[in-house]
Amino acid sequence: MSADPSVSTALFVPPDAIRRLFAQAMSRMYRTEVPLYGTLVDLVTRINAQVLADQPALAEQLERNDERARLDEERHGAIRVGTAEELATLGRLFAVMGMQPVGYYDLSVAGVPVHSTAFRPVDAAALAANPFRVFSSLLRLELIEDEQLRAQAAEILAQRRIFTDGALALIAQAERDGGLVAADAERFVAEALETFRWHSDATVALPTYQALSDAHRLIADVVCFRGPHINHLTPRTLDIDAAQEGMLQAGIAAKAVIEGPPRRACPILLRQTSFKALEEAVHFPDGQGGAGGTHTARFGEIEQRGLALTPKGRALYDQLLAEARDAGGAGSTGDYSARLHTAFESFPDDHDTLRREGLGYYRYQLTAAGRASPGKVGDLPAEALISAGLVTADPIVYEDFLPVSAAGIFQSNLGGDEQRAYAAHANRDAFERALGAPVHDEFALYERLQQESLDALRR
Ligand code: OOG
Ligand code: NI
Repeated sequence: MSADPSVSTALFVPPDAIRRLFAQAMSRMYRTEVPLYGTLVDLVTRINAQVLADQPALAEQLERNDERARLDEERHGAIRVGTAEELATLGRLFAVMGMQPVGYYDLSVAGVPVHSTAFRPVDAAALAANPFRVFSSLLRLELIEDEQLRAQAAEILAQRRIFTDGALALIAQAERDGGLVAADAERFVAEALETFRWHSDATVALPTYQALSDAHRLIADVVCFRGPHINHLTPRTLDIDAAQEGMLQAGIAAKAVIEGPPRRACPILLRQTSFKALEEAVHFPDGQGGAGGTHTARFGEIEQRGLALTPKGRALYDQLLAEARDAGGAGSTGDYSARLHTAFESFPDDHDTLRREGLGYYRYQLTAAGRASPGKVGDLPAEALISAGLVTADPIVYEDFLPVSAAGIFQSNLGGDEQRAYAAHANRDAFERALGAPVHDEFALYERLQQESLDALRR
């Protein structure tokens, strides 16, 4: 089929706008499905307003970098799918909304039998419009040891259809025509939403659910339901310590430890906390299992985002995090946060040093003085322009995820405290083959944002 000549591309809804509609629809749905999510959103809204009022310089920095407006709607979600076909179709669905796969995460090393990517917008304008991202995991069936159980899981997955016919038709239409007009975009959002809805009916009998759950609770979560229910939706706070305290005060069962780096003057990467997954009633077909079945899948999470690190900065982060974790030894919950603080004393905590040592990515912009006298900017190096007050350098925000943190979040929300070790290795090739496309290198994306800002100084 060729493009329909009666459809003018000028009438197409921009992918950024479709993504925004979708993120809003998802948020509305999750608010009704998991009311505690609404509580977290309200808490974060209050904290962010307070931080912006208390720190006018931060408010100005966010404004100057088109980050202020996006903050109120900023969310990430997470889902888990079971087959290559599901993942590939998910990629096509997200592409309609301008979301592309970024990064490869191997969670098998942490005892979770999945590997993952994040679908998200990649360029500066799209991120500013709405940075909605979805951490998307593919189950690695090959990690089920029991051959018979593995075959059974594959068979169950082969039978389900997680996308509606309407969604599939609109994806194909958008690919063929190059976009969707308003009425189709609205239908697309409604149809796409169906894939992420919670279904309390299991598709398998209780004994099968239990066998899969015994192999790993996550396997049961992926295999036994009609679709890949969204398992959390996360608002972004400007002060996660305040959010953590707010959760505890509201009597919410927050995770004990905030994942990621410690509190710092210059936030880096990503810090996250969550509340434990809800225990939900599940109905099994043919009355099998009676009323007794429950499943824990859906939870709430809050995150704080900071500076995106260069490969050099990231290596230092990984090293210090490992030091803090190893020092405790297995089973030592000891004073993890004290160890973390001590370890991170070797990570510079002022932006001039972070920038000069090449640890993070920055966005460069002319100040009012710089704009007033472009002649002075000339070919001077960026550092000289900053010293002369002609240019500002603001942190580029980290848009991605952290595998160690993600593993901690998976673990704390699967319920139970099972610890498993898989001998598997990262297998990015297999993941990209399943997806049908390569994933973007996140460092290259940050590098490009930084370079674009440097190029713009000279124009
Ligand atoms: C995804 C957990 C990872 C994060 O914020 O690191 C994640 C999942 O549980 O499916 O969302
Ligand atoms: Ni998350």
